[in-house]
Amino acid sequence: MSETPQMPPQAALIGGEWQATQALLDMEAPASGRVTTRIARGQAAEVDAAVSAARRAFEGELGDWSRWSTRDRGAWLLAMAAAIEADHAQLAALECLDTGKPLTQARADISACARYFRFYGGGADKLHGETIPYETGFTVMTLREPYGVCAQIIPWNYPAQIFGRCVAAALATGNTVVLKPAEDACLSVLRLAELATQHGLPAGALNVVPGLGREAGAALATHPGIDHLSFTGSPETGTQVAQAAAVHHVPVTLELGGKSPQIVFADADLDAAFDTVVRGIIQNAGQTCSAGSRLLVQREIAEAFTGRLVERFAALRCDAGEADADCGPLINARQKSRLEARLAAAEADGIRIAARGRLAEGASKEGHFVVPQLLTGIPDGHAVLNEELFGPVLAVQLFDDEAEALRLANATDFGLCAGVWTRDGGRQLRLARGIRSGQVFVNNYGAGGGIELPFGGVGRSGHGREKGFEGLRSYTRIKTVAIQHD
Ligand code: TXE
Repeated sequence: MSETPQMPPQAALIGGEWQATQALLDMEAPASGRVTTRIARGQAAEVDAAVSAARRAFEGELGDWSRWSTRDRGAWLLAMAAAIEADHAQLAALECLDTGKPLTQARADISACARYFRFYGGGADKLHGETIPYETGFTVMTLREPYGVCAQIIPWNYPAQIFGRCVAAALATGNTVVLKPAEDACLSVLRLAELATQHGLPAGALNVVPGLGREAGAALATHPGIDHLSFTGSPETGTQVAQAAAVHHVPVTLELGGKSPQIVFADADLDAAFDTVVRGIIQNAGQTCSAGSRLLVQREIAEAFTGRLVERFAALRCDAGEADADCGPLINARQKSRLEARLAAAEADGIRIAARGRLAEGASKEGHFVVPQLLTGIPDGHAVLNEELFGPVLAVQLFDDEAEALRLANATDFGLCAGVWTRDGGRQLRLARGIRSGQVFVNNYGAGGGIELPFGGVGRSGHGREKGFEGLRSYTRIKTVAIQHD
């Protein structure tokens, strides 16, 4: 690896201080199964202290974040972007070690994190309300106000990127934050929080409590002192946290993954489609909410297109992140056995594994590797078409015409992203409108990308939007002020 990562503190960040917790959690490197370091194991007491610090910071009793102008908040976010860029090599090394993802992807993730701070830094003083024509003698305006204390529970697949997406947008709009990173990968998040405090973020504006989902995560979601909850993770945990938040009438944004289709028509630029379809599923070993995990290919080109995929998949190589191969390991043993069980069940149902990638010779046998796989011969309605496998596994289906493509694309409970590959302009528009999902990419596919683009799901993929300007809006609420003056 190019840099030896410097480990962040084994503590929780509460009210501007790094506080030791009673217990620690082992952090395991997914590529070797070895414990690399330990992190704080926050409990309800730490969460309570963090929410209280965030509340005091929001009310102006701790630090001076609540008194900063929008312009000053924006300037701080821009300075944070520069700090992330200056620490880029260290952060990328941590992300690569901790998540197991190839170093090139880890570097891209850190750059994306810095871009979130730059984008929302630029946006901080550009979000405003409206004036509304009303009765004679009235002036009516809307004010965009921060919610207050924003709770953020984030996953392990893109810790640095999701930190940027959630924290930068919440701080830009004047909220304060309590963040619970994932127990499986959070070293970059802790380092980012350290950078924020070192670069002058007032005490209490950002609090970070690492720990287990069922302990620190549950304590945060059920806490009566939070004003907004943003959750990224599984649909099952999303339901739990949304139910907990509902008890206190706390608004929730849920980003719960997907089963996104890539639809390739015979008239498409097939070379462009091919490379993007492969990248869209092997990126981060398929552990991407917006992974293009279903390929719908028009029957007349299916044999040639799938034949190319078989060759490419057989050549894909898995190795530790620092080897920078096509794929890294899965995050942990549980995710590996979950995926292997689903693949075994699919094979038992007669689904064909048409190609398998390979493990690099030097890869550790203790690493949580699952090689890329291509599934064909899948009966309509089979579970592998409607379950987020969260691995480098592409499920191929064939269609005859546009109507069938649309039916298959929408035959899932999820609805996060879709890719449409065709040169026919009318078809591009019909499918863009007809597909039930939060994003549709035509002749391109942005798995995990596009910080400027509003992002979020329908159905089982969740609700609410993050990223882009929509993400800023979602961290504010509207107050209507109606003034009668004559
Ligand atoms: O998710 P969890 P897991 C999907 C993907 C994956 C599956 C399981 O399909 O295979 O989820 O992954 C915290 N109260 N995604 O088990 O449990 C937890 O500590 C409050 C898609 O890792 O949802 C972590 O910080 N919080 C996804 C976060 O929730 C709790 C990314 C996510 O963990 C909690 C990750 C509780 N009771 C998984 N239990 C995406 N949308 O990108 C856990 N957590």
